[in-house]
Amino acid sequence: MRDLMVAVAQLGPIQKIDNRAVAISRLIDLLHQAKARGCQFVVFPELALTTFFPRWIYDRGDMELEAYFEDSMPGPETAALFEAAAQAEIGFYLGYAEKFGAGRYNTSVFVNQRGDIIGKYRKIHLPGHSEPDSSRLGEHLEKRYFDVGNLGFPVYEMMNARMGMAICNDRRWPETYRVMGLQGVELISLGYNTPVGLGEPFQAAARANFHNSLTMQAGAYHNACWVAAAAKCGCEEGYNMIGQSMIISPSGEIVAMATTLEDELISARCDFDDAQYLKQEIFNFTHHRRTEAYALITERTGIGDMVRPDKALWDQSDE
Ligand code: ING
Repeated sequence: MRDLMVAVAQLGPIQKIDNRAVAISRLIDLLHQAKARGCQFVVFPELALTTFFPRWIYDRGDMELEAYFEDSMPGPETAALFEAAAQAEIGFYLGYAEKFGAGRYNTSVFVNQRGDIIGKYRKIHLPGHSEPDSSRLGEHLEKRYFDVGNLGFPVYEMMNARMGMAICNDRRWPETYRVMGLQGVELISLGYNTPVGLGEPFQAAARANFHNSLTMQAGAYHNACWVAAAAKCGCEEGYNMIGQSMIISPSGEIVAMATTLEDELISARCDFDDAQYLKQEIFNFTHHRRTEAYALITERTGIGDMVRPDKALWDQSDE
C-alpha cells in the first residue's frame, strides 16, 4: 500500500499590520500540529505570508506593493519555516508572492522533508481585473500585480507520489486538473484566498462555498486524484474570505473539511491505491479519451461560431 499522511493548514486572516514573522509563527504552529498527528506533508494557503494585497490599488513598482513580494525563497524570515519543517521531517506546499527579476508571480513551491525546494508553480489563471473600477465594492487586482505563470502545470515525483500544484482560481478551470491528470498526478495541492462581497450578485456570494467544493470534487473525480486545498480566510482588513479547506479523495468525496474561519489543521491518510480502479476503468484516459473531438479546447480561447459536422456524415435524406 502506498499512502501519505497529508495535512491542510488553513490560515485565518492576516491583517496588514501582521508582519511576516507573525504569519510564519502561525505556519510553524500548524506544522507542529501536523507533526503531532503523524503527518508527513502539509499544504499551506496561497499568499500565505501576508494579507491579500490585491484588494488594494497600487501602481506596479510602488514600494508598498513591492514589500509584499519575496526576493528569495527561503528568505531571512521564511528560513525559520524551512528549518522547522526539516527538523520535523515534513514536506510542504507554500504559496507566496514571488519577485523573479522583473517578473512578479503568484507562486507556490514544493519543499521536501529535508527542506529542499523540489518544484515551483506560478499561477496561470489570474482572476479579477488589471484596472481599478470605483463602481465595485472591492477590488481584485491580481491581473494588475502578477504576470501569468510561465511554468505550465508541472507534476513532480515527491514523497513517493506524483504531486502537482495549483493556486486558487486555477481550481475553477477543468483544464488545470486534466493537464496534470495527463501526467499521472496523484495528489494536487492548492491554496486559495476567495473573497466574497466585492459587489457580485447575492446568490453568487451565497453559493461561494458550494462552488468551492463542487469544482474541486469534480476535478479530483475526473482525474482520479487526491486534492488538498488550504484557505486563507476570515475577515481581513474588513473583507471576508471563505474557509472550507478540504481534502478530497479520487472518488470526489470530501474526507476532511475545516469548519472555522481561523487557523485550523485538518488531515487525512491519502491512499494512492484508492485511485487505481478509476484510473484503470472509468477514467482510463488511453482507452476512453477521444482527442480528435477536443480540438476547440486548445484552438479557441473564447466562445466562437458553432461547428457543423459534414452533412454527408449524418443525413441520407437527399441521397
Ligand atoms: N480568488 C478567487 C477564486 O477564484 C474569485 C477569485 C472569487 C473568482 C470569487 C470567482 C469568484 O477563488 C483568487 N485568489 O483566485
